[in-house]
Parts: sequence; C-alpha cells; structure tokens
Amino acid sequence: MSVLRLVLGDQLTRSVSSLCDVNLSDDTVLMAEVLEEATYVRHHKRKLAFVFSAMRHFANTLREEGMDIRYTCLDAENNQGSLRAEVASALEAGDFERVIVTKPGEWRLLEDMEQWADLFGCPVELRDDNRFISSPADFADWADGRKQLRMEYFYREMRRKTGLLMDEDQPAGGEWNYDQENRKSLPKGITTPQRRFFPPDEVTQNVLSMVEAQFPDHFGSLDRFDMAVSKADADTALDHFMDEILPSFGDYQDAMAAGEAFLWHSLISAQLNIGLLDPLEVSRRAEGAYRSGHAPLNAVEGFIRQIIGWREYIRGLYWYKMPAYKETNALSATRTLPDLYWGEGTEMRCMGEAVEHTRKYAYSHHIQRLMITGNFALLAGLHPDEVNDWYLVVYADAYEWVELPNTHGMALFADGGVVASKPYAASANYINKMSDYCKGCAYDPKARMGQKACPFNFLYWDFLARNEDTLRGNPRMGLTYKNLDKRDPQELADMRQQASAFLDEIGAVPREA
Ligand code: FAD
Ligand code: DLZ
Ligand code: SF4
Repeated sequence: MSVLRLVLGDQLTRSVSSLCDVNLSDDTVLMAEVLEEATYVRHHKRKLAFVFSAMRHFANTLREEGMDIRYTCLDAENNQGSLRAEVASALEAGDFERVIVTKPGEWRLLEDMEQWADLFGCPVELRDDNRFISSPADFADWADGRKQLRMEYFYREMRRKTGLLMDEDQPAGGEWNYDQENRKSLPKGITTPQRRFFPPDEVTQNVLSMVEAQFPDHFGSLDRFDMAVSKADADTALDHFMDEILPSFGDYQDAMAAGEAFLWHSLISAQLNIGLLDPLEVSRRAEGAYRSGHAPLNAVEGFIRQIIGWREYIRGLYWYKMPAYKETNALSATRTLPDLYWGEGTEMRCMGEAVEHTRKYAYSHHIQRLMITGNFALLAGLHPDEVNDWYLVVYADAYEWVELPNTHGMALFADGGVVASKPYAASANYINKMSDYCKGCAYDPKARMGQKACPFNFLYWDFLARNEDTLRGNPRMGLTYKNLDKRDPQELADMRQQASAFLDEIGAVPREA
C-alpha cells in the first residue's frame, strides 16, 4: 500500500523528513496551493507569488526524479481551499495506508494536523522538521532550569555542537562574538554592492498573473519580480553573496541609508525559510570564506551568528514558549496599527522608506525592522496582535516560528524580557547616528517638542513615563530613568500631551475606543 506525503509550501527540500524514505513506485506526493494558507493573514502579493512559484518549481524537480505528484493549483476548479480538505480529497481518490507530513512551522497548523488522524480515520505521521540544527527537544534541554534564555549562551553551544569557527575547543580568533566591530555607520560616497536578480520564467509569469487576479487587494507590489524561486537560482544568489558581499557584511550590519534597501545583507532569509537553502551548508560556506582568507572574521562570525545563533534560538524559543507566548502583553500596549504601516503618506522619512522597501520587495533589513518600524510600534504602544499580524503579512520570509519571537519579543518587549534584556527603545538620536534619513526629513531630529519635533523624541519620553512601573526596576534601564528624572516635569507633561495628540491624529487609537 502506498503513502500519501504532504509537502507544505515552506518545506521545499528534497531531504525534508517527509520525503527522505519516499518510495518512487508506490507513493504520492501531495502539494496544494490553498486559499486558507494565502489568507489566514492577507499575505503580501510578492510573498504569495514567491511561495507558489517556488512550490511549482519544486514539484517539477520531484516529477523529473520520477515521483508521482498530485499538485493542486490555487485556481484549479477542484481546489478544496484548505490543506485539510486537500488531504481528505486525496485520501478519497487513492488507496493510501497512511499520511506522512513534516511538522509545520506554525502552531495553528500543527494543532489542526494533530486532529487529522481521527478526522480521516487514517494514520497521520507528523515528523520532526530536520532542516534545523537544534530540535525543539534540544532547545528544551538547554533552556530547562535556566533563569534567563539569552541567545549568546545558546549560540556558544551551537558553535561547539557544529564545530563552526572553532579551533579545537576555543572560538576562532579568541572571542565568541565580534559585534562591537559591526556597528560602523556608512562612510560618505561608499558604493553598495550589485545584486543578482532572477527575471521570471514562464512558471513564475503564470503565478504572477494568478496572484494579481486573485489577490488584487493584498498589500504590496509585484512589479519587477526578481526573486530566486528555484534551488539553482538560490544557489547562484548565495554564490554571489559569498564572493562579493560577505567580506563587508559585518562592518555595516547596523547601518541604514536612504534609497538603499539591501546594503550588505545577504537577502537569503526567504529562501532559507522555505528550504531552498540549508542553514548548515550556508554557514559552512561562510566559514570556508574565512579559513581561505577571502572574508574577515568579524564578517563571518557576524553572519554565522545570525544563522546558527539567532535563527535557531528564535525557533527554539517559539516551540518552547507557545502557545502562551503569543498572549502576553507585558507593556499593556493597546493602540491600533496606523495606516502609515500600509504606505499611507507620512512625513517621517525613516518610516516612509522602511514601509516603501517593504511594499516593493516584501523585504526590509533587520535594523529597519527593529529600530524603525519595530521601535515606532514599541514607543507608540501598538497592540502586539496588530503588529505581529503586520510583520507576518508583509515579509516574504515571515512564518510565525520566526516572525513572532522577533516581533513580540525582540521589537515589542511584549514577552516581558525573554528575548531582550531591555526594550530596544530609541529616540531620533540613534536613527540620526545610524542613517542619513534625518537630513532629508520634514522633522527635526534634535527637537523634542513643537511642530517640527521628531515623533520618535516625544514618543520616546512618553514611552518611558508610561511604562515606568514596569521598566524602572530593570537593571539595564537605570541610566535611562535617571535621564527621565532630569526632565522638567512641565516639559515631560507637554511631550506626553504631544505624543497622545500625534498618535490620535495618525489613527493609532486605543483598541477599546
Ligand atoms: P542578513 O542580515 O543577511 O542575515 C543572515 C541571515 O540570518 C538571515 O537570512 C536570517 O536567516 C538569519 N537571521 C538574522 N537575524 C535573525 C533573527 N533575528 N531571527 C531569525 N533569523 C535571523 N526573519 C525572518 O526570517 N522572518 C521573519 O518573519 C522575521 N521577522 C522579523 C521581525 C522583526 C521585528 C525583526 C526585528 C526581525 C525579524 N526577522 C525575521 C529577522 C531578520 O530581520 C531577518 O531574518 C533579516 O532581515 C533577513 O534579511 P537577510 O536575509 O538579508 O539577513
Ligand atoms: C505561506 C504559504 C502560502 C501563502 N500558501 C501555501 C499554500 O497554498 N500551500 C502550502 O502548503 N503552504 C503554503 N504556505 C506555507 C504555509 O503557510 C506554512 O507551511 C505554514 O504557515 C507553516 O509554516
Ligand atoms: Fe525619522 Fe525623526 Fe529622523 Fe525624520 S527626523 S528621519 S522621523 S528619526
């Protein structure tokens, strides 16, 4: 008897656990583009096109290998609308002894799949996702009994486990972390690297027309779609990054610049997260660049830390803390997401740029996500659910396992300090130091009050005052609260008044109103 093997849209790897023991003569691989996955949040058009096109390319490579593929396109007449219904329909049509699927990356879908065996009256084997270096059980072993779950200590374990950048049992170069060398602002006149882009082939062109027709009201642009949607193209993009860009990756990792969406970032997260690239292979390639003298240690260590450190840690934390994690709201944030997150005009140049990159590319780099759109949401007190939904919608690399701890924990401090030891709250001073946005902005980064005052300034002081009861006792906030204490009470009251009026004006209003 044959097995029905379901492969999800973010599991596009030949070695994924659901396919590793496939029987070419008996088994059927089911892949389905379904409305439920496309609309449980209203994903960015580019993300939809990326996932559907990558699914179709992957299905073609499996067919070439001789597998029997049952593929349902989104616009097929017999499309059942959900993964559950697609599996039910395939089970009715064939004679299958069981279903095998690799566990999904989102809690909501795992909960659903856990019901399938009863629902279908057929065994459903949910296999661990083998595309990560640390399993949820490994993470739990590391986390259990620890007071604090800091990434840095997890990362050192991962370095030891993989042997990456290790000289015997010591970290290469003598230090675990070279972050202090990775905070340079951009020198004037520096040229940013060229990128490899991938014009749409026929498969992608069909997907682009379908997405435009089926999801005209979703956020985002499909113009000049050029993402790598196949393994071969993802490998080409990775080669280009390793050869041309990695050597300078570290230096400007925290920088931002007007008109520059990509800087020296790798742009591989979307491909990593759907399985077109493998995290360990990518990290080994980077280590090779250091060992051969092609790239300096600060760049390579910084890059590897993002992948075997942050990426694995974030995923471990998600499965360790869910489902309660999503419900926390440590700073009691209540306001609604204002329209400026959907590209409705704002005079804040930094926000305008970050949202425009997001609309155009379904991408913005880490510092924009954290210190511009994330920082604004934190200071403004936007409700975590609204902010989490936005991040899940707008980025091509967003799945809840990686989006949620980054947004809820790192950017919003809604978990009360699990991911971050203190809130990443910053006024215009930081943005002005790390970017050139403020030079061309309608607001004045130095002004704290008045018509021209940068909103990041009065929002910052309002944030500190509003959350004083929760944050003053945080040992890392001592200096910050000393600065708050130095503010003239009337000035503080006026700034708080301006913050409230500004938020109401842009439509970030309390949810219960
Ligand atoms: P690079 O800067 O080149 O970094 C290399 C790789 O490291 C990335 O491709 C990514 O796989 C990994 N990485 C780096 N930082 C993180 C991190 N904090 N968590 C997980 N992986 C990391 N990343 C996602 O993949 N999906 C998301 O939905 C997502 N949402 C985020 C939301 C917020 C509020 C913040 C602050 C960060 C978020 N990140 C997310 C992390 C990070 O911003 C992106 O991984 C990165 O910007 C992707 O661009 P890149 O490939 O050019 O990364
Ligand atoms: C993101 C996504 C989208 C937009 N569409 C599909 C789909 O039609 N079929 C599918 O199998 N997977 C899709 N995905 C990826 C899933 O949403 C993803 O597997 C879950 O969110 C778990 O990570
Ligand atoms: Fe952003 Fe304020 Fe600078 Fe304008 S002045 S770019 S709003 S930080």
